[in-house]
Amino acid sequence: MERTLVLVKPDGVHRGLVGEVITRIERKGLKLVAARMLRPDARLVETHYAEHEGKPFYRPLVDFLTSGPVMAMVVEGEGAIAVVRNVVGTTDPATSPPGTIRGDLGLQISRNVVHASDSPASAEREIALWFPEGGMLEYERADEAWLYGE
Ligand code: 3AN
Repeated sequence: MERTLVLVKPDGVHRGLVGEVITRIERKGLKLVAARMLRPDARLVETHYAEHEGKPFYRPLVDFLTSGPVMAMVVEGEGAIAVVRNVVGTTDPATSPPGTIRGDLGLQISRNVVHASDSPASAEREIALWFPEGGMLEYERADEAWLYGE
């Protein structure tokens, strides 16, 4: 089953939106298989956002992610990477569609509440980065037969 990395960024944690984000992911039918809350150091965030190095928003983005607590989670389910990206919405909350996390809960591109992996390669790299010791749990949701059919 596919896995993806979801981060609730410091704005989401400070605004008390961790539960809201998890609820939306759970209600969609996806399964939380790992979680840790941490204040990441610069090296972790710089590696995470390495593809954006050199862009004008890179340093402010790293400073922001290291400014406070982050809730890091691994989410599992059929098509989890694309499904979570749809639940999260597009990068800029100002134009992200209503019904999405960013569309419903944010205003600015630099404070967009959550991160979600954008491809299988990113998901693999990001999960290894944020969960270096692994520790993903295996269990069945009570509603799996209803979510996936036979
Ligand atoms: P996404 O998180 O939707 O995959 P990316 O990978 O393009 O978006 O950007 C990573 C993060 O960088 C975004 N979540 C956002 O916090 C920040 N970001 C992207 N573009 C801008 C921008 N033009 N100004 C400020 N911050 C930005």
